[in-house]
Amino acid sequence: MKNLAPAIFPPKGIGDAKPANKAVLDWVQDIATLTQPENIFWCDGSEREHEFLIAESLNQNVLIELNRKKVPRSYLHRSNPNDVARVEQFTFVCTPTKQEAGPTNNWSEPGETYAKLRGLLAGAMRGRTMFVIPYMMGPADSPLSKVGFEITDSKYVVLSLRIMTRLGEIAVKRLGNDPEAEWNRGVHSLLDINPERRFICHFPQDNTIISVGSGYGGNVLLSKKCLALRIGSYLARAQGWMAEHMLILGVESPEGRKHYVAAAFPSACGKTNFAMLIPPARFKGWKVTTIGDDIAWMRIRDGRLYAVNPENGYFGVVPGTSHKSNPNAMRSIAHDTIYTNVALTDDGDVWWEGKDAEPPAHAIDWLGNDWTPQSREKAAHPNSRFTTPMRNNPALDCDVEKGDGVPISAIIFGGRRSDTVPLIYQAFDWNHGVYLGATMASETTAAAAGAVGRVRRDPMAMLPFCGYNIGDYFQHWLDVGKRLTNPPLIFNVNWFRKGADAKFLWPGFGENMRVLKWIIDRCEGSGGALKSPIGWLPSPHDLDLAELDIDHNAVDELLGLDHEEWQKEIAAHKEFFDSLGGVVPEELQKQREQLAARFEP
Ligand code: OXD
Ligand code: MN
Repeated sequence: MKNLAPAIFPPKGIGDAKPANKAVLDWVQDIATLTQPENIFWCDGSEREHEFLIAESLNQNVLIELNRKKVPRSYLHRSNPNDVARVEQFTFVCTPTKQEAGPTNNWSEPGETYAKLRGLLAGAMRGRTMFVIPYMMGPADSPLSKVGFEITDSKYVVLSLRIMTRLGEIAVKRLGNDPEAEWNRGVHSLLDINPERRFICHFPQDNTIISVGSGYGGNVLLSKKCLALRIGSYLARAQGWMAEHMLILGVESPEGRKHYVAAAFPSACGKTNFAMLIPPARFKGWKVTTIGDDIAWMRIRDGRLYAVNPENGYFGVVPGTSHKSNPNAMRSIAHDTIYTNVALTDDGDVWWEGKDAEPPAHAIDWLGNDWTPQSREKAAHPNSRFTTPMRNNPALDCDVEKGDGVPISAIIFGGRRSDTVPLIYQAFDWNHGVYLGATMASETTAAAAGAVGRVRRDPMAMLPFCGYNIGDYFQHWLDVGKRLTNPPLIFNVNWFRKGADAKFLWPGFGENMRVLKWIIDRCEGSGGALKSPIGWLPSPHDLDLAELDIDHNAVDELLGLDHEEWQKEIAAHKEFFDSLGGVVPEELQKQREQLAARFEP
């Protein structure tokens, strides 16, 4: 099997960065005794180590080198075809009681689960190298930053984590020698990449993650969904901060006034595109900069929310990325990037559906088969990914390493909805905003295994990522609101509304700046709005639509409320809350009743 590479034996000075913390050493010893690797490779993230691992990965066909002139220092990885997305059905939150995991998580009893996983891991690294990776999430000097160690038998994981996290010495130093210090224990083994032995298990009380049987990023880069969101959200509630599935961007006006905005959209709904938005010509002098494209850790300071991006790179969806949709992403992935499951052209470049220019006359598809434009299959998998350092992003915000974080003026929720939900509206206040987040829904995408295009409720875009009871999570949001004297305003957007002809009504991408501008106007107290039953809605005149080729009727439709659709929507909110079995806080039930009452004549 192509991913299951044999052990590697590095020369002296590589793979020997053993940390001193006794708790780490004891844990590594325990896992090594269990998995019986051929050798242990202690990672430090250095350039020499990187070169060595790249050379070994090329030798063992874990990576294919791309054309050095076209995409310097970049590689293609093909995953096992049975292993191309997050697997929510095999993802577990293992709290002592089922009630703590709540109605939206798969729960399994911690003792039994440890025993099952230890059984699967017994001897699993025989003949392979066990890598020990120290990493840090968050800027070097941030009070929010966390240390994790990931043990893995996959070089792809090591190379990807070097992009996605702050890896090596910085983490070891931050942890120090205190055996009682807080750090996350992550164990990953590919096993034999068999969906029947694929489990992604979280033990929030032990700050521990064990992931087996997969090589797909979202399941195995334990820093990301597992630590920064599932374990992170659990720690955040216990410690009084927030871990959210949100991009963070900066918007600066031509006069130099700057705001930061955080936005929660479900997986593969355009967070990376929005975080890297380039304003259209109409907005000359406006600048949008990126703090993060997927995860925000936020804490309260002086009555405001301040956010950091815990990550150091982007793990983004490739198909659809083009100079038209996201020029900053295209520049980011033009070098030093690992691609997974895209097509390989005959001249060693990468290709995917939705890339600029004509498709190549011939390519090798993500499965390794010949492909031509006449082929029925897609050349790149719909959930093919890039892994690229955030430093590559030309729009990276200058405060991305600021340990205190950036102050958040607005929070935006948004899903992929063909109907019902207007382009943009604003919550009346924080608690109403929490209701908007809690009832968010979106049509499913290829980021998770399963049917695509089905509307599902995805509260705060955290359905697959909240590491504890969703009712307690809603309450945590309400409690945070009580501590904020200067809370962010909360908005809901929907870039995906369709007209009767089933075509998108809104052009999206850079033109989303027009919506962002209204949000900023509202934050500054200058934007106009009409009070509607669902919140503050802009009239067409409140949005700057100059120089935009859009029909008046389309704008009316985008901003319109169809009462019948909203009756169904409110009924769906109730159905969703009911399905959670009594955990929804009273305040949110009240919000729903008030919403329903506002629709009454
Ligand atoms: C992601 C996801 O990969 O949300 O970011 O699935
Ligand atoms: Mn995500």
